[in-house]
Amino acid sequence: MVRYGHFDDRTREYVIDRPDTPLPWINYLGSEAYFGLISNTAGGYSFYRDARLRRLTRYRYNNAPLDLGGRYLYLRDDANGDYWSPSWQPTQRELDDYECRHGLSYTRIASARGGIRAETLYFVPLGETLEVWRTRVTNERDTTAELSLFSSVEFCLWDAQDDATNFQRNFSTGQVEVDDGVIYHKTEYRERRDHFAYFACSEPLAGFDTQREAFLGAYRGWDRPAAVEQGSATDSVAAGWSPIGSHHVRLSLAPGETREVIFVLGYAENPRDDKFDPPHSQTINKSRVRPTIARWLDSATVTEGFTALTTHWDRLLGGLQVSTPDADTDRMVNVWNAYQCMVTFNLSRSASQFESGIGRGMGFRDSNQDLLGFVHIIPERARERILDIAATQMATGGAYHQYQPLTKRGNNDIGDGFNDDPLWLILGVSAYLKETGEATILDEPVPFDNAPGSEVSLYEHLVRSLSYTLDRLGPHGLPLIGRADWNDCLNLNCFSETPGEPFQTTENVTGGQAESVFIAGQFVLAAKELASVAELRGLDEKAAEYRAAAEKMTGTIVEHGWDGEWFRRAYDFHGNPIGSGENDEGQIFVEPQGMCVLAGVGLDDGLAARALDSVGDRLGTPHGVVLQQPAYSRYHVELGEISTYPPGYKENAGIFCHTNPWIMIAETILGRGDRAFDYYRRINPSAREAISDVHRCEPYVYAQMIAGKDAPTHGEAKNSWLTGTAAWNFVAITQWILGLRPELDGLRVDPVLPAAWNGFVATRVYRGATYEITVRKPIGVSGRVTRLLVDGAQIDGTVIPPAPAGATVRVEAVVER
Ligand code: BGC
Ligand code: IFM
Repeated sequence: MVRYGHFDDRTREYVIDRPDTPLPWINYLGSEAYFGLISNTAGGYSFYRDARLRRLTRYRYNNAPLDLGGRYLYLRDDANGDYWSPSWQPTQRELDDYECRHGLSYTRIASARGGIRAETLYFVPLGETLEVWRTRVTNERDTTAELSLFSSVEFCLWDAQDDATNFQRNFSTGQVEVDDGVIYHKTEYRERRDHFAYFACSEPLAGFDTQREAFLGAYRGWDRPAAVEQGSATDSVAAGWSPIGSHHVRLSLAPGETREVIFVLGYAENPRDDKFDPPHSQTINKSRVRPTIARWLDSATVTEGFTALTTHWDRLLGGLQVSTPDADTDRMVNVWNAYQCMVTFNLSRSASQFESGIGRGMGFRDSNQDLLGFVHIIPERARERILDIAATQMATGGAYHQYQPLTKRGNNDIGDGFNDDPLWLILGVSAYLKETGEATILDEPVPFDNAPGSEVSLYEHLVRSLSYTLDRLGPHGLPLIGRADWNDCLNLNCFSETPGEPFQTTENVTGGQAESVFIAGQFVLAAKELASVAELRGLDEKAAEYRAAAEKMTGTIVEHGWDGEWFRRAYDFHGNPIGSGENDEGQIFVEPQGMCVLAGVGLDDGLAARALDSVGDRLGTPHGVVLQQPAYSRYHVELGEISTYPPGYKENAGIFCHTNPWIMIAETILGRGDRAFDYYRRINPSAREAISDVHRCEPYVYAQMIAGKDAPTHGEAKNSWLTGTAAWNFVAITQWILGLRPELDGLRVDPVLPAAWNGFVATRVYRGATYEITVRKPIGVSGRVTRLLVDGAQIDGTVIPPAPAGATVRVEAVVER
């Protein structure tokens, strides 16, 4: 049992008690426009809106030592020259004690060395485009301490990609200005002339540095800056090379005395009319930011700003709180899983320890699924997100696989042809409708491919999503897979005339005959959802048509998608089954088992139960359910990227955590609560905390992948934070295991619990009303709810019709023997 910290459930913090975690364990600052990543040793970086184009500070990915670049402070004992980093990095000098508390949008790092204690709180105040570092230094000695405190950030020249590559230009463009103790980073100001950064300090300065080499000294690293070693800054003003920001403050602390020093790092834009006024000026508009800087350098403002942030999170999370017999469930549902869903809303897949912030846009598929995890927290933002996504859809119903967050335009580089993409829009919109009941969204005019004049209703977009699949059926009547479906790496339209030759990419999009059983299942689910939405609009004939299409596809799945003991995965370019007993490797895949059962395929004829039993037998491991078995042991051109991964990693039989909740949900549909909850716990990060040395990623958030049983590192997690795993696990536990499920006509209460539980209580805000829910159940029983009392009166069924906004509704759900 190896832990590197513990959960503080009362304060909603994860407390890390040693700095040398297996990997940087990070947190996120900011939730509106200004964001930062921060590790447990203060590593990370900040950006304004776009992690690539407006990067404020530098970070060095995949470096040795790990996690270099951050919000670093140095303390120096001026009596003897001893210096250290209160966040351990980058000096790595030993600390007498250390603690990092990652909280909701803030991080606090505290430590002591030689009787000097320092505690720094990092956060981004609501409504601002800046971050605050509030440091408190305490002298715990019985003699006066003469100290130097140095701050440091390394500025990025805005475009993170260019910054890391275009040295012939960038070594000559760096510009700073130091005025009244504030360091202004204004590189490219003359070219773009519209944005700059500032770094300010609340105390009078003994000096400053803005040129990296002057601060560090030639050939020296951040672990031993010459200025810190010597105890004095050099007052360097960067011209070209590598602009940094560092303040030097001297502190004379009496025994027991604490001093507070506040640093503010911020982003500012000049308004448009400043642009050419005066023409080609090198002046930045400092007068615009001076009042903001002054306010946030004030201790009272910081205290208020931090309280406002805490209140904000109380409100966001207050909409769903549960108390169950399982502490790991409670802390994930009440705090960390919901928080991670909000982070995926803010960051999509852009910036983490595994996403460099320069690569990816917003995924059409990803964003629709992320919605499932935050629609109840911020329904208005979900609405906006849906309309943004839908506006990138094409008139064919097809979808750009990604769009750019700044322009909200479809990303041409990647294009379309992932044939599952359009169907996720139906599932995302339907989740919004079920949560909010706000059907006017369906009538919103939304363009195709953002082209003015092409607007149709959002509802029509959904209709096109469905017909996109029906217009693209393959030889077995199953949906064509295109470039890939949910599994990006299963590229079945790859083929080679000559074995061993690289695959032909033109066939990936057009003419490829490969078919997907996964999309078939997803289609059945989406067609049923669209039918219900059509009924809501009084379009009963259309609804019947969609239900008939779902039924027909169900028949096709049973006829061509069933392998005997489980659902097949696909048919390849040549019409060979994939995910079948006929294959040597890759005989069974998890995705169609989950998706088909979710869609209701095989519920009446026993196929669903057999498929799920096969999953348990063949894909289950103590660390979660692997994606497929047996792992591919060599590269197959006709399968594509999946077979490029070594066995046990990523899509080649890794535990791809995103898919596990589909199996949990499927098990609840069969009423098998023990199995559902067992799968839930296998990948619940909090439940894995005790094996942090094996798991290695943060124990407070889900990772995309845990190495599968074929990997030498079985159980090791990778790609934490930005993954659809967050949303789907949240849905599985809250809506299906705990059974608090929004539907079009109300809130369903239909828990499918483990036998060992005696029930649980929950508070759920739904369409403005608060539901105080108590579920009671005898221990040892695993049945469904038999009696549902709403404000004391028994109702038929398990759907509670929406109460008026503002009402408090008491719900008692009873499972009897
Ligand atoms: C990439 C794969 C990656 C997958 C999952 C795809 O877009 O091409 O390399 O494994 O996403 O992140
Ligand atoms: O479904 C994808 C997702 O869109 C990106 N990450 C990997 C998943 C599986 O390939």
